[in-house]
Amino acid sequence: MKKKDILFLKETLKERKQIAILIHYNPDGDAIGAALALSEYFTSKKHKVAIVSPNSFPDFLQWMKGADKIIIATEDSDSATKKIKTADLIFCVDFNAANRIGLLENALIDASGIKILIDHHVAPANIFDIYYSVTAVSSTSELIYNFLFKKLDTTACLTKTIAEHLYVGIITDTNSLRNSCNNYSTYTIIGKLVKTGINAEQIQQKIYNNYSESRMRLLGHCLLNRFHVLYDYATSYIYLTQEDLMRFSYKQGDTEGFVNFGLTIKNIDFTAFFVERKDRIRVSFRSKNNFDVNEYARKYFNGGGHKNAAGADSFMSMDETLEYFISTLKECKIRK
Ligand SMILES: [Mn+2]
Repeated sequence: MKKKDILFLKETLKERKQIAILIHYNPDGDAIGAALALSEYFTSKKHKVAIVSPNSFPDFLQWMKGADKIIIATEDSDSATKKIKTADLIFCVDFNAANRIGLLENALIDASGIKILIDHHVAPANIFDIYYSVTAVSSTSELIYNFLFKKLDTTACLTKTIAEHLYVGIITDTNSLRNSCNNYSTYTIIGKLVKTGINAEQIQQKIYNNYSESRMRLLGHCLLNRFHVLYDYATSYIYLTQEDLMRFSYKQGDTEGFVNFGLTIKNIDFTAFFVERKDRIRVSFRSKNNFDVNEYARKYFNGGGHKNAAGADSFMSMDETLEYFISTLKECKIRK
């Protein structure tokens, strides 16, 4: 982030502003945590803040303080677009391209407020006014910590509520510090968060030990009947059809983390998880070692993300998508 941008924001925020915080479609713990932390801080500085999400978010995040005030565009599209239209400042967190916010895409592009990107995905789109885009961090929540307490307001107080939000973001985006966990600074920040007195153990319980029975049955079905291993390509994949989801009374967030199981097998470096949605197949890619799934997702699926975690949409049928996926593997050197 440029020095002049920080100075500009400091100056601008001296007056009371209308702030919209925008997060991506199917928001995860990092998006929600980062947005709530920003909102908590700006609200404490007397700004008028609204968090806008394109659609609803999983049950295991509903307990978070302020989560009930998030405006969900699929439920109230008028207020969602109005908040974006009338905002002086629009913070876009945990995504970097307009196609990640579903129906709010045009509202963002047409908005006259200053658009500030805070994000850790590669290759941000050229639609923002201010960029704080760093890929070598665990999560957007880590960037929010740096933004608030190291750049914008070095005397700001790290409250327990903000610490709780950022802790959720870092933990969920790193699969409890299993991924993106080689940076010393991530642990330093976590130490500071825990020092505020948050109950980290209880937060982990709320996130990871709070599933429904049907979600566990769906996982069982996935691993037994929908999981394929292609040893020749060091690849595995899981797919779920609409029928599967209905059979196990799928609720949003239920498949969170399923993709990671594909990588837990020895000598498997690449895994994909395909879920049939109403109008598309949502695909998640994960890798270990050197295989770059961001590059892969961009090249073959018009998607993107990070080196070891990326996503994309396919507009073919499930059968066609899987067939295409397998055909691409022949061209890729997954295990060098
Ligand atoms: Mn993230």
